[in-house]
Amino acid sequence: MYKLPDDFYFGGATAAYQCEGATEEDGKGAVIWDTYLKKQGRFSPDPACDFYHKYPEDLELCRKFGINAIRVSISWARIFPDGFGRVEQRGVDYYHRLFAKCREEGVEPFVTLHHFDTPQCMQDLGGWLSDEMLNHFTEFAKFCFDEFGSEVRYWITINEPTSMSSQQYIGGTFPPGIKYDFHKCFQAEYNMNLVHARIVEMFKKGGYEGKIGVVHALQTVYPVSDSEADRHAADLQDALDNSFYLDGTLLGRYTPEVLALVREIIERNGQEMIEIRPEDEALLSDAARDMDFVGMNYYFSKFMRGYEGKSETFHNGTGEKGSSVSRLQGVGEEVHRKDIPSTDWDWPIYPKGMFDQLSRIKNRYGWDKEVYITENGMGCKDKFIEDRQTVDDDERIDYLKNHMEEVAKAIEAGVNVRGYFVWSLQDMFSWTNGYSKRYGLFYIDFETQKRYPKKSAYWYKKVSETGEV
Ligand code: BGP
Repeated sequence: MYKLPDDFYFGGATAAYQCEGATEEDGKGAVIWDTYLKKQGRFSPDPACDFYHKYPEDLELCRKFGINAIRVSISWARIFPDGFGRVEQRGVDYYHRLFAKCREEGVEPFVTLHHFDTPQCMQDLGGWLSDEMLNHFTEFAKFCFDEFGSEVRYWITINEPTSMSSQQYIGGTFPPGIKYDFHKCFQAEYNMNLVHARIVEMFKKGGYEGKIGVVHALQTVYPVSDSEADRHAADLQDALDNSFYLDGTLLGRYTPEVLALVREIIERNGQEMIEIRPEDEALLSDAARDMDFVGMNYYFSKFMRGYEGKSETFHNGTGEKGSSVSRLQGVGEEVHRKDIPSTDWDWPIYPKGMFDQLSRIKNRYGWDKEVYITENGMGCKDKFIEDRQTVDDDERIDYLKNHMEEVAKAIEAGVNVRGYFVWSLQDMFSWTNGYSKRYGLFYIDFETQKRYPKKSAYWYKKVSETGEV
């Protein structure tokens, strides 16, 4: 049994586009997913779990179940339907109401400025590859600090830059759906690191109160054997998933080792290395110094084998276990290790990876400032039990417990972890998997929009009340 600190945040995480619904309500502008999902025709983002209208009920549930923090994101397109300029007051009012309700229920909001939902008009400019979009995103951030600064104490600039750009430009499973363009992927990450730094500095120089950080998807990468080829594949995958991004945000400079790996990946794909501008370094390093916390999303680890062939990927977006494939030219092949359990979506369940990554943040990057686990959870095909009106999600409880234990061990080892957010607070949709991949502590009947606490919600309540895991 482990004991978490008394002032620990036991949170639940959400993201605007996955839970709000109401995508065409109150003057909201279109985002990249509106068009993409419509074209795909698999599922609709409306009404999701109707958080736009149901947030009071969800926040009351938080209080009842000992959830004292919530991750929410502000939808850029709800406030600036054209990406910039004209402000949609109804969108602004909604977030004021949301934050007021958070306070009323004693739930601390951790607020993300970008959680995958780029306005379509900004993507039309080039998305994260466009300087113009970077400028408009900075303006949007400033607007939020000015408008909501007295209501929000924890700000997150961008959710998971790396997973976003790799799914946009390598896997092709996020709009604009481009495959194997490593140049664009790293360029988008470089730009996101830069705009993140710009916003951190604006926040600090503007004298706003509160704390600011960034959220990384950190998947710990291990070689499947000790061979040189496998170890090198793990290093390359780590540069793609973690180290380029960690260098840019936590260290505040790109190390020659990591840049060499990035160059190798890009050039082995016959593409042009991105431009690393020396004049950006001062800004990155100031922001790394000034940033208050880092958020880590952790779901799985990767096990790599050397691979010399062409890129081949298959995304398991249906829960058909064993169907996913990821072999990347110039990087390596992800191996499904038989001795490691995995979810129906082929995500290896490896709690120790959480501890290893937390230790790395501290030891390799010297990060002693606050750390939050901003997402961790298990996607399951939950079965609703009619007569008891709940879900017996023991598998999820095991998953959460095993990972929270690793968090407690990391705290014992000196990592400054201050809170943990279950992904997700309630069921919502998953970007590339739809509504059958459920993560919530609260089951949603998407037809009636009724909420039902799962067994995991009762378990989490006890953890929050006792601090024991
Ligand atoms: C993270 C995202 C979340 C969420 C989660 C689960 O990468 O920040 O928005 O979706 O992963 O992923 P998925 O929905 O693909 O199962």
